[in-house]
Amino acid sequence: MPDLVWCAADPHFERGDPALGVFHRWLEAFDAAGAPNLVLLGDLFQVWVGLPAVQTEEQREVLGALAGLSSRGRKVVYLRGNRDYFIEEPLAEAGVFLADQWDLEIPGGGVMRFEHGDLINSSDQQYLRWREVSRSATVRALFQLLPPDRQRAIAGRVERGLSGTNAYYKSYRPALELERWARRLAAEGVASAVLGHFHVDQEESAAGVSIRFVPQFREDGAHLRVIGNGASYLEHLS
Ligand SMILES: [Mn+2]
Repeated sequence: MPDLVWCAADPHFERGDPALGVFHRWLEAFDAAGAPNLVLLGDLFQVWVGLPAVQTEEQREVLGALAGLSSRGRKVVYLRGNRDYFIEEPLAEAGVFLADQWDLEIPGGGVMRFEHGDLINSSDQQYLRWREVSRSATVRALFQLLPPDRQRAIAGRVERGLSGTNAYYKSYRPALELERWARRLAAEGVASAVLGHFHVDQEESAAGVSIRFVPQFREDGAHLRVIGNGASYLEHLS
């Protein structure tokens, strides 16, 4: 059975990151393999501020590759992560569908939900407010009033502040909130879910919903492939 989806999560690419080359090879492999859907589960870069003055050459190159795929009729989906800011316009220009969640109807296998995962912890109201406010049109407008080098300096500071927290993600699991979230999905008729953000290679079931956690895409090119019946398997780039 052919692959329905190729899916990668949380590379957190930094400047000059050797895993970036692996990612470009992975996109070429996806192109050659012919699967219809490419799903990026967010946090592609250490921080991604999609404004003209701040976006890096490496981010533009990735956008170029994604634009190529979408222009050849492939569905490219990007699920917003907690490190993604103001990426709406550049992704739209590249023909990439951007959302907080995306549902895929699996023929005979029910609905599969894809999302980054940082919105699951509904108990953290402060974080959820920050997520919304920091991405608001007001903050965007204020940010863009600053001179370009100020904008880049702030983005760099955010990037440094966010790096080196991998251990935190690996140990972080809001079990109660995850259960509550899964119950909501079940009520919406969602059969299975695919998540990034937690940086673990794991499968579990909550409220009857099977949840697949996708580990970080790094130098080994680890990614998830979903086949036509909704089954999935972890694959590496050879
Ligand atoms: Mn994340």
